[in-house]
Amino acid sequence: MSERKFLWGSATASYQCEGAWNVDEKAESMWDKYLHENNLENGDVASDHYHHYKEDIRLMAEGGQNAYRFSISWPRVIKNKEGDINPKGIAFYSDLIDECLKNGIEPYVTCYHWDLPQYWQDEGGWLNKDVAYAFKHYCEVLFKAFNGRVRYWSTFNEPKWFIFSGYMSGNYPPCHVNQVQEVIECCYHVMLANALAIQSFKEMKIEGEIGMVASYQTIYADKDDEAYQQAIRNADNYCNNWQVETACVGAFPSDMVEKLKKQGYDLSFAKAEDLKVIHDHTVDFIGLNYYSPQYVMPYQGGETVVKVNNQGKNYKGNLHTVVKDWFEINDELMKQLPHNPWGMVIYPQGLYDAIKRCSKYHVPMYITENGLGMYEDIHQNGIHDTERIDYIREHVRCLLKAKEDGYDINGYFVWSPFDLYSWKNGCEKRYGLVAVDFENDCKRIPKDSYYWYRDEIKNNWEDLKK
Ligand code: BGP
Repeated sequence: MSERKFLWGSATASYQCEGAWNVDEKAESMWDKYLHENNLENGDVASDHYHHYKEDIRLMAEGGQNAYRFSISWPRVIKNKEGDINPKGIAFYSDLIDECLKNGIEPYVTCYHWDLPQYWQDEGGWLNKDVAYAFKHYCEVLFKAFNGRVRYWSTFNEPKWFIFSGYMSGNYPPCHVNQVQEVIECCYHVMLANALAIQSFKEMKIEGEIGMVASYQTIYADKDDEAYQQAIRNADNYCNNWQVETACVGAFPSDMVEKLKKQGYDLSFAKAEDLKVIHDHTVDFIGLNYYSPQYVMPYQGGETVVKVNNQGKNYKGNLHTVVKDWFEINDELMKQLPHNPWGMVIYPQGLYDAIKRCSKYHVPMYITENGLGMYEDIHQNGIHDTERIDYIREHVRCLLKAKEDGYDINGYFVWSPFDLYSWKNGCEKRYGLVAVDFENDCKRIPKDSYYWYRDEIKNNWEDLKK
């Protein structure tokens, strides 16, 4: 097991917090275009982190945190398809990284958290293999610019969600619905891009380590017969394994590939030379974003339906998933479990089980996101977000138990250090330890959870050093 510094931090994504969407020669992202064109709540200003980052990092440091997970905006750094660099974009992230280091905070950098440049979306986005090579070039620019100052790099954040939401449920750009063949091709290109970036990282002899961050939905069922076992396996392949296993082991799960072939999907785009790149360039660590488990059951019939909670402001959560011939979500069971107002089930033990199940890959693990979205009135005297404190406390307890039991878990990041824009749900779905008063110059106001997290870190710190 690795001997490494335990990271206590919090996480954001460029589009969700930076604002400054058209400042300093930033190019348009697919999210800028999509939300503007459809007149939906957008991240034009968001938390205005672009102008508040010094204050935000100071608050993290004063809040006892020693790591900040953030993403770099590709369209801020690379101007066009030709790959020309925007020096102002590089300068912004360079300053941000220096500010972290000055405050004793490890920058934990994600290269891609969903804001694809629109100039690449115009060329087909992740359906186009050229985008994988463009991603490699973009990562090389970052590696070169920040080598020696950033020790922790992740290629992607949650391939599952940006692909499945873009090509299955259709609630994220480019909004295609139930296009399974497209989903498969995007997954392949993204995992190839992941491996290509890792290859460059190693060839360039960049200091530090490189991993990938996956969403992890711990899969359970309330029965154990053969049909249920198969449904669990199918759901695990669908939700988790194609990201985590492929990144760690270097091959897509073989039973999943067989099943897709049997179902008649065209996999002829998969080339031996790409599969070799994927095989030869696996991650140094894996990040797991854990929010919620999934209770599943065998497929009962009917067409594929995927409904998720991010359907825009005022959507109150009407989740439903049937994947034809694979599995179904057990809605009845899910409804009985504690959940947030968006229908997301709360189950801390799922975090422990996520760590336990992923330990089979023998790479260091981090919980790179975990947190609670709430509607909150921030205009009161003191923001008493007790539910968030309870949520984080219980999840941290499970994480510490996993550490105690010998699993190679090395850090925990709350989503998020301050309130930000939630994809499609807008800014009213708050996750922050610190409130952002979006109507009042994005003023920062620490919530009770901010102080609680500071104390929690302090209390656990000594124990972890043992
Ligand atoms: C993860 C994403 C984040 C963030 C978080 C909360 O899936 O990596 O970007 O959005 O979930 O989700 P939401 O904003 O949908 O409530």
